[in-house]
Amino acid sequence: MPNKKTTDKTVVNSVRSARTSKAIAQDFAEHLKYDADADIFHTTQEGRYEALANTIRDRIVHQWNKSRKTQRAKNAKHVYYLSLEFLMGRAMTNNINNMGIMDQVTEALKSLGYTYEELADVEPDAGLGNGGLGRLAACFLDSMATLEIPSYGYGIRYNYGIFKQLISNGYQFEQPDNWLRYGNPWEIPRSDVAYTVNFGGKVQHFRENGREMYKWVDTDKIIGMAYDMPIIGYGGTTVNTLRLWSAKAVEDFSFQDFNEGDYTQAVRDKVTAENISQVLYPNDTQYLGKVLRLKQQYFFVACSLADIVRRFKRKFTDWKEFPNQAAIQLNDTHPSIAVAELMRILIDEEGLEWDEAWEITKATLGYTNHTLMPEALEKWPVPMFEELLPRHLQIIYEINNRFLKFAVSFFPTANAENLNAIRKISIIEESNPKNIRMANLAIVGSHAINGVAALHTELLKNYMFPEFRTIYPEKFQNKTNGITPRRWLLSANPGLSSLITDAIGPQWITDASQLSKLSAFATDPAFAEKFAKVKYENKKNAAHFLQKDCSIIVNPDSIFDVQVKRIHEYKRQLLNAFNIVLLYQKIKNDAAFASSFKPVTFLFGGKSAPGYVNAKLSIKLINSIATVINNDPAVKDKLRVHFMPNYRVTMAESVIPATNISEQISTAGLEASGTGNMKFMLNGALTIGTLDGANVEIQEEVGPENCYIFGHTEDQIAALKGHYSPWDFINRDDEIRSAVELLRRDFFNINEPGAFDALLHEILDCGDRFFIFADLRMYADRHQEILDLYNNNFSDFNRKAILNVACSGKFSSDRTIKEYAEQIWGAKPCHVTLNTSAHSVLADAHKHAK
Ligand code: 26W
Repeated sequence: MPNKKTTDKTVVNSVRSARTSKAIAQDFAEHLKYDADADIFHTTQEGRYEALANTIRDRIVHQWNKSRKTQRAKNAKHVYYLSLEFLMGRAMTNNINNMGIMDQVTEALKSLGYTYEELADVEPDAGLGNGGLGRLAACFLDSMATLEIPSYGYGIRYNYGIFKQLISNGYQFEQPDNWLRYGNPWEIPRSDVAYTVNFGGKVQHFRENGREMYKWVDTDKIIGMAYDMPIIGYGGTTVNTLRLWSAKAVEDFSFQDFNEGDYTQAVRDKVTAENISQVLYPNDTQYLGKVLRLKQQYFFVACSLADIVRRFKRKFTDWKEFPNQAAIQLNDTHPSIAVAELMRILIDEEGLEWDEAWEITKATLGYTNHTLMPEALEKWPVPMFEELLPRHLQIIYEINNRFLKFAVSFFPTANAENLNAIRKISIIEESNPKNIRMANLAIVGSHAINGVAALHTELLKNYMFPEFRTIYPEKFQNKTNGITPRRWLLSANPGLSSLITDAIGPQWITDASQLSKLSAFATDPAFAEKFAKVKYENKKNAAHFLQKDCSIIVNPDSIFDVQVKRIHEYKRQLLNAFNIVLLYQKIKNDAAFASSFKPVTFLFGGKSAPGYVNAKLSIKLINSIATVINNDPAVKDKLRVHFMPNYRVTMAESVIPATNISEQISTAGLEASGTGNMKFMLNGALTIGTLDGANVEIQEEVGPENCYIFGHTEDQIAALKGHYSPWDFINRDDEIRSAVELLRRDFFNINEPGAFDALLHEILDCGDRFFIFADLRMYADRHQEILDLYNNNFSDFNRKAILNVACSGKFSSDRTIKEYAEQIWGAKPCHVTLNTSAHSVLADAHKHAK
């Protein structure tokens, strides 16, 4: 044993764990020198970022270890969040804030002549997601760790995340996002945590001890290796894990091919195998039946379930315990092959009978639906499935047979309606070729299915899956989405955070319902003034960010009106764009209106799926309108329009705190929830929006006078369907008619005549699928109301903004996660004590020495 006195001393003063600024500075300097063999006076900014990240990571490791040990020692039930997307953004600021050492870090860097911001700015976003669904997964991880719920996020370590968006001549171009180019200091490769994943092959059927047995043989094999990222709960006690799988070839290359002289073929097999984790599919809402995507899904589900089962078997032998130890949540249908894979493991590998395996599977799995768009529903052609996953196909057929036998009792009479109902709920679609409907598989194989906002859940029950609701009324639940206040207020908006903390104390950080105490300050002039000042400072900061990031110059004295989200027809960026054209015309044509008009900056941001023609054309149209308006001397001091290229988490963190007006204007009934709407509200923007998704609940919380709702409701839209023509609305409104004329006459694209013909044709002549013109007048009027309020009665606008912050508590993902934990997962917090006492790494090493 080492000398006790020395070890204790070593530890208390360990530069790798102590939280004083002095220790942090020392550790940073050592990393700078020893990790990169660098002369510390001649390092690069990248080198310094990495050294700082490693310094922070040193302070995480102990608690990470301890969390795992505590959670296992207590046999705590674990939550496993399976998601093909985790849109994490940057890690550093969040990690430092959640550990509570920002002051010390800033101080340490200052003592060495650096600023924290310049180093933080080096980190690339971890953009392993498309939009709402991926960012929700990231917010959930933060809340689960903060609430001390033992949990793992499981996903894919894509080498390329969501593409980088470039705008050239107004058009979107995509560039690969090589986010791992300089390595990732936040991940730990676990070469010892690796599983073999099988594809292809065939199924052998035999009898053993009177039992039917199936064996999946002659398969192609790929290895999935784990990379772990720490997820630090606020306060730094519980550190959970995001475990991402990377595909590795079983052999680097085939020796046989190599010996036969075909070196290229030998290497090609390795490359094909490793393709699985190369790239994130950049589609949301549009499902594409690509083999590689199905391979990704099975690959990460197989690795994750193998890992979960291994963890379980280390301590338990009775499979009945499995649902008491594991809750597995399926983030949309992307991981829904888990239903068949868990059945395969339990029956083929663990030898359980079907009925027992089925009860365990259902009790363990939960499924969250995130979209009502029919084109997003995943279906896999049976022939593709058969080739890739023959045993799973058998299992799915068996699940379906048993399910349909059970389901007919709910639709007993053999009339057309009932036959149709049975056809709809079947997991197999009787098309040619047949398809496997993954949502149906997920619903049948889970004990809970949930929508992500109250309205969405109602629509799921009544329109998407009414037959399933008849069969399983008890399975359907609502879990309104949320966002983490740590990233979206504490870290992104430090000015507002300290103002709030000064007013009501810091409890809001982990109990967002406390924000309601701010209501009392809405009419306090001193507080209101400070609140307005913070917003103004945030606008200056955002202006600075935009200038640096994409050379966009914005005026912080103008109103910031922002629509940032994926570009999609249903989200109606074009409704916003058409209203801007209305404003432009009015300023040009109406001198009185023009003279009283105060400056507004319209900001758009978001990526279009690379193959989504109309969404891409919307980007071009917004840019064309922007170019004309921003260069027209008659309006350019009043109206400014910008499309911010490459919208991402880091841009959101800068722009959202600076926003006055939040655009949430989807066609009612189509946005499942929205979470951007919540981020803006939390940062004191006023919402202009339709009664869609979580907007409904936002209005409920803040009151209709503080939330600008407009437009047709979901049932009014439904009633319009079939006999709606945009011209009914265009012809009766002179301003709208002349705006349409302007667009049709290529006013915004004189250099590219006809550029928008196809887009305009679809809207004007093919029925305006997303009801833009049905809502445009109501939208324009409501929008003007907000501008008038801002310009004529700023203190009232400001009061409403404060009330929005005060009423946003419901939209903390802590609330959402508590509901999942109690009502779906049956998971409880497991407290991990914070290590403050002396701890000896050397003593540990001796203890484990062989
Ligand atoms: C198969 C292609 C594909 C890929 C992703 C289809 C659908 C998706 C996602 C389900 C799309 C998505 O991100 N949905 C969003 O989920 C958010 C979190 O629940 C909601 O807030 C958004 O309203 C919803 O559009």
